[in-house]
Amino acid sequence: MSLKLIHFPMTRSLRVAWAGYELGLELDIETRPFDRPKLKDPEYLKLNPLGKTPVFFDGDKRMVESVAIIEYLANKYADGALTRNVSHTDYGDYLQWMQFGEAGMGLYVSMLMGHTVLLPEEQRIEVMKIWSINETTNCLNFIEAEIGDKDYLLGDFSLCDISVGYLLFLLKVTRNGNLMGEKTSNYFNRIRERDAWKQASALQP
Ligand SMILES: N[C@@H](CCC(=O)N[C@@H](CS)C(=O)NCC(=O)O)C(=O)O
Repeated sequence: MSLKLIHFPMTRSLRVAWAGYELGLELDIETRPFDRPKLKDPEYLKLNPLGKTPVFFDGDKRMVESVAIIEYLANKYADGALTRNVSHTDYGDYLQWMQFGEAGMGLYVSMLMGHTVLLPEEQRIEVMKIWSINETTNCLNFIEAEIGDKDYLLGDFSLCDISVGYLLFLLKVTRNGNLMGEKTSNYFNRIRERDAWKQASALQP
């Protein structure tokens, strides 16, 4: 097997590197500096025509959606470790949290980052910032209520924590961590103590 990830620190490729370490898989990780304009270079567009990160290859099979990639790795190469299958009572929760990390909450966190730090100041729009703060807070309130006294979203650690945990990381690094409730903040600190997280987040070009 030849599993290759082009990794840009702090971007969604972090989910893939992190899952690789959690699952004990040997990924060939090529780490590059994150420079947004470079993602639109012809050389990179040949790898990922969307001009986004991540891009991952299993041999000549290409994948570009971070949450799909981590589930692929777990099911194809790790006997479904850190997942839940249809016979499991948590199957619905598993699917929901996996999607929530990108489809449910990802958009609002991306908007929030855009209109607080990523876009040049003259392009930031105040109402978009307010809207994204409100929607992100709504998502965070949901996490706060659902995490309850559990260590992780499904009780023990799963891919769901990689899907959702990455967004909590983005909120922290963009100084929006104050939007998290206490339980969510403690949950994120638990995530940060994991060896696989430490290995993945330490990757540098
Ligand atoms: N749904 C995709 C989102 C990919 C995505 O938006 N990646 C961001 C980095 S975290 C990116 O490449 N941004 C660069 C740009 O949009 O120019 C996934 O989860 O992989």
